[in-house]
Amino acid sequence: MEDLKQVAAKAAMDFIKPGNIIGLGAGSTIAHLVNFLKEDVTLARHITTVTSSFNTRQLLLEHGFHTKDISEVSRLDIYFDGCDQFDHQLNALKSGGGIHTREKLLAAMADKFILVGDGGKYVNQLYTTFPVVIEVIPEAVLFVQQQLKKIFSLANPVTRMSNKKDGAVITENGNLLIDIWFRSFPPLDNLNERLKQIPGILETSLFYNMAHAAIIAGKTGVEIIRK
Ligand code: ABF
Repeated sequence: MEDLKQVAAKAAMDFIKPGNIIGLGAGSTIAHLVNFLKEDVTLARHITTVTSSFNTRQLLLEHGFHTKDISEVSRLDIYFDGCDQFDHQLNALKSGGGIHTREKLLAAMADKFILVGDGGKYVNQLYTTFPVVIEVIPEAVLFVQQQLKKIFSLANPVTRMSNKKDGAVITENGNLLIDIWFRSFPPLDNLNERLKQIPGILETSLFYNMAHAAIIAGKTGVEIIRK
């Protein structure tokens, strides 16, 4: 899959023009894109980058890219990001990283939000091998779990624990993450709204109807899907 991620990342290069403000997400596909960008020295010198990810930011700084903090921008030309899974309508789950609040902010700022990934992530419809993750303020965790069980009777909400230390994962915003394991997904079209009506929930990892395009690398080549 790593090779396919690299192929998809290379194809993403065609979308980037000098003068662009480019948002970059997290993960291995985006790391490949940064590596391709740094090889195109002229282009790299003439773009501004913004990222939702600590690791991507380290990579960008290491290679001398002009980088802005998210708080300094309100619009991007393009936001590229990977995901765990996306469907034929380009709805995506971005649950693994636990940084979906910042990722969604950048996706919303972008004139074009482009998913980049290998064909293994492209599915007919999203399925529940991944949870929907919510970022929750620490004070609200018990309340939110109780509400989730009440509203979605078949959902199993689990606070994400760290495997590196004895405790829960704390987000860069100082909050906690709850992985909501659904037996089957409730209708996706209003799932974000239903979740965000519960006080204490900041953002969800379901990117519903947000992506404008996807670059998918499969065994037979690269496919660009536009909405
Ligand atoms: C999700 O998958 C996101 O948080 C992250 O943006 C993406 C990374 O996928 P990959 O490493 O496969 O490119 O967890």
